[in-house]
Amino acid sequence: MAKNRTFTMLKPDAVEKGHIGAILEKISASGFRIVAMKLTQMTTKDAQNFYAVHSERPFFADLVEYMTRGPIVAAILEKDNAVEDFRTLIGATNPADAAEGTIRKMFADSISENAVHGSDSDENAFIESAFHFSGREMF
Ligand code: IDP
Ligand code: MG
Repeated sequence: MAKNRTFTMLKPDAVEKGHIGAILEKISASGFRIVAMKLTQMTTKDAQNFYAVHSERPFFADLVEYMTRGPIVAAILEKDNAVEDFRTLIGATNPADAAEGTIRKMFADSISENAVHGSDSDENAFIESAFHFSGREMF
């Protein structure tokens, strides 16, 4: 599989709990190269746009509230098979269902506050990366 890129966010709960270092260590140890990274905070409009696909879901308002309540770490990661391998590394959406050793199993408490985002396709990785970064911020 060729080298490709995925997009991640360390979500507000992970930042609040002081897990930035531990999660980045796990990501690096798993073979991902950091292409871009920043500490930032999404506005309500940002979160509504980023998660527009979920706008009809009952948890949408809570999701927007959660994702905007504090800073996040946004990053672009590169590796062979990056999208799929990163989804494996983070584990299931609900940490209760996530495999041992996955980031969500280790650092998340609930299906709503699940520590980390990972793109679900190459196409979304590109869209989500462009949402947060300009070309000059990618290395
Ligand atoms: P994913 O993050 O594993 O791709 P999605 O289904 O795309 O999961 O959902 C996006 C985010 O919305 C989740 O990471 C989680 O924060 C939140 N979410 C998803 N399903 C639920 C739910 O049933 N209740 C509350 N929050 C949810
Ligand atoms: Mg998703």
